Amino acid sequence: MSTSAQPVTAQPVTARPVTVRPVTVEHHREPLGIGQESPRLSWVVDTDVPGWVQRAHEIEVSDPDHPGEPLRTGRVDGCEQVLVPWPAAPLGSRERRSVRVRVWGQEGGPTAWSAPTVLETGLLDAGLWSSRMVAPALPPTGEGGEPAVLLRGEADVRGGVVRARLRATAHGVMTLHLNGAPVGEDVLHPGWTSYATRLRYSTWDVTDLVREGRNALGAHLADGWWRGHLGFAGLRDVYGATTAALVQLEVEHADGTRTVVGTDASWRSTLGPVTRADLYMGETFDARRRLEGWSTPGFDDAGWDAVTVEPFDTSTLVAPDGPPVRRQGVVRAVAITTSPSGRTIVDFGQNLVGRLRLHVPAGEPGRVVTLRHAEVLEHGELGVRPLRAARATDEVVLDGREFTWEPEFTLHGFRYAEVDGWPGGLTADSLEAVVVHTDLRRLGEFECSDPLLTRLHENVLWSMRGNFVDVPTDCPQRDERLGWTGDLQVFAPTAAYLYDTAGMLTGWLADLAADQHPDGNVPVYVPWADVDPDLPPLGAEAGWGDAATVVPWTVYERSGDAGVLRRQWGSMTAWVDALSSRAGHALDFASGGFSFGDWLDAAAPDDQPWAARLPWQAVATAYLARSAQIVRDAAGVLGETAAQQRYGDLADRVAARYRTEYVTPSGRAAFPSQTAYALGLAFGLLRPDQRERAGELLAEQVAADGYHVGSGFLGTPLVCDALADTGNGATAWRLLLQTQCPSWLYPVTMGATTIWERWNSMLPDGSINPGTMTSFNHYALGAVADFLHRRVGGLAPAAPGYRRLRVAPLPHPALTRARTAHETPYGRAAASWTLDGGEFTLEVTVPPSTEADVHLPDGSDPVTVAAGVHRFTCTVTEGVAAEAPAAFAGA
Ligand code: RAM
Repeated sequence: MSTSAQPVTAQPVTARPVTVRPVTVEHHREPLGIGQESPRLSWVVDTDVPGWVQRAHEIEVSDPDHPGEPLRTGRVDGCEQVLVPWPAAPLGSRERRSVRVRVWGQEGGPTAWSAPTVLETGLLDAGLWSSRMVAPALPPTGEGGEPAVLLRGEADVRGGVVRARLRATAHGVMTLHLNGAPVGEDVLHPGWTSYATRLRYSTWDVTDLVREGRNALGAHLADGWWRGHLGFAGLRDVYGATTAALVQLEVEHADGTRTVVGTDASWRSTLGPVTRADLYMGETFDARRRLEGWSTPGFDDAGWDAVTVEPFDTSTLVAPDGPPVRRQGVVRAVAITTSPSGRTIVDFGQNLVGRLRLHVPAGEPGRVVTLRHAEVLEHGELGVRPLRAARATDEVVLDGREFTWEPEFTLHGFRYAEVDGWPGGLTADSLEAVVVHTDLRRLGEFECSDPLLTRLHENVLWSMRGNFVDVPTDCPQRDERLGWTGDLQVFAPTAAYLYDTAGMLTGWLADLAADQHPDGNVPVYVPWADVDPDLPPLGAEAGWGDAATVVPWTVYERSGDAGVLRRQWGSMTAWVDALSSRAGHALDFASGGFSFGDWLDAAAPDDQPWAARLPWQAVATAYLARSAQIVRDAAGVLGETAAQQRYGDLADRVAARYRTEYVTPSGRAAFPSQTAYALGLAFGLLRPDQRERAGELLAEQVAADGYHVGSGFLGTPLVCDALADTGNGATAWRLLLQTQCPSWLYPVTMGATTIWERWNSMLPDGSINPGTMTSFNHYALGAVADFLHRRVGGLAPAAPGYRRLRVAPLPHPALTRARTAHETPYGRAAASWTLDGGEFTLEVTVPPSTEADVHLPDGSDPVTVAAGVHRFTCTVTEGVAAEAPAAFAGA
């Protein structure tokens, strides 16, 4: 075994100037209509100078509308460049600022100023909403869903328009029009939040659409989450029995005055061409009912109904924290076949979330084209049983003309679509699948020489896409699609690596806190809605409610945002207090009751997903310790010293209780199972002298399980780390590369293109699991991708926001190479390695202003390197992967 003494660091051929990317504002992609009066600023420095570190910065804030002396901070010494406090006076509503920055490195003068970023606040004062929430006169309930309605109003706008903003929200989901043109590209606006206390509004720049004189505003409004089917008990009208819209157009004039118009009692509504629209059930578009020009000025709406002005509290309105849901691209059909029963089935080759876009030829008026959707085929036909009550059926009624159509207010989870009634021959050019999800910025990549492992990662990516649709959901296809907290709790680190989730999850965490019970209990899904009167009241649910601590901590760890800990502080502590109160005086959950536990353990009977190998009380004790540790550490970050002491003591007492109840003195688990060992090891609940033995016993347990997965939602993400951290990496690899069920790769061998809810959602004979809860797009079991990123690729945060990196790849002879990259808050980091016989080569890219601790797999001492590209080599002998050093303990 040998290692190169020092890495070889690449030297730039020609020194390019150091430049600063445009400043970003909080976690916004587009800082228009933001809700922060003192938004924090971040920037990334681009340079290939090895070892470059920011030594100082200067921020300039100016008012783009009143050029004058800008505010300049002057040179501020320090390396801060992530979420730097707003340096100017707090902003009021509708204020605009232009911001730029320049920085200093170790030597020389400042860089050039970054290109300016213009930010603009929304309505920070609820009293500035003068428009009213208006409800349409709803037509009678249709079968399987409600019709969408058109609302319109007109207003005069004086000349001298400088800029115009449209702000809107709805009880329901909507698209907006101004003077005949669509406004923005948002899908399912305003999304789903804890509506009673937090209704999101958005702001669009409509300067180019507004005109002097008469203007027409239009809203196309459907039920969405507010009034449509929601949950698994067939309920609708969960939030309200009527939809409504709030639209406000604000026009600024050159003379400094402002025209504000919008929804009021003068608006009118009617049933439009969308005669049925429901998230689960699908949508019907009757082309014959199209109303050309309905959102242009002067349209004759005399036959339309008057709207009703609804009482509405504008103080519940909030600006977005993250990006909206938008179309993300299209997937083309890969095959069109005829099923055994004679139906036309289109295969898109990828299980995805979105809807079909049709290029409909001229067919006879009144002809109905019907589209049914499914994730899998069973016996050659659409496998719709897993969708339960979600009909997932769209219909288009033709009007004799040729047109392109896509539903507006529904989403389906599907790989296959059955098309019935198509006029003429259906070809791959007749339709495409439009992928829809929250418009998150992509951050992470992973790829390796094993095609199955690479496909597994691709499947995780697709399951994330399909379930990050405004709310992080468990599944996107059946009558459920809820923001199950446990699913996100385990998946959040993976999500944060793949996409920039900080903004979206900041909003979701505000919903979590808003829906938290006064006693601190966290609902099992967020936003909470009472979708099933028969659901037994659940107590503090370990592993689910822990999203209250784990998710903010993950956002902090991955994005460097300590503000989220401050905002969630009350929620985090209240949750730990609630769980410890359920645990009781002895901290052992002795009063019993029900808990999800290690949900969907591979050994649990199909109809008893809670019946895991490890009793739920053990899982709950471990999670209580973990959450208390997180609150202790968060208290340290926030300077809450008394709380740091209190929750630290609690964490220690709970860990001691776990050892007493569930671990023998030598480290053996009382209920031997992969999850029992993994929880003890990964959450740091064992004494140092027990760890090594527990690691060995975990490896034995995995071997006894035939190198199959033997855990559920909560244990699964921890097992490989627990093995790798105790020198049993070779066992982690055997588990990871297993292809027999249950394993991560079994679904891949079955042709899966997303992560399944159950290890055996599809049985080896191609039939669908008989359980009533069988999704083919559930990210929870895909949480292992975080291990692929941190330990296979080898890139992990060693300090919040990746200010310090830990590079510790765990190679295996079955792979000749692996590569991972992540756009950190400081710039791009990457690790890629090759293994050729025993020759291991690693290339590491370290972003400016950061450092990396590199642990080579030969067990040599770690090497710390600064910004730049570094190459390492060493020799590894077969099986040496098993001896790799301990992983980042805080991940
Ligand atoms: C089901 C889903 C979901 C899980 C809950 C407990 O509805 O499997 O993912 O979180 O149960």
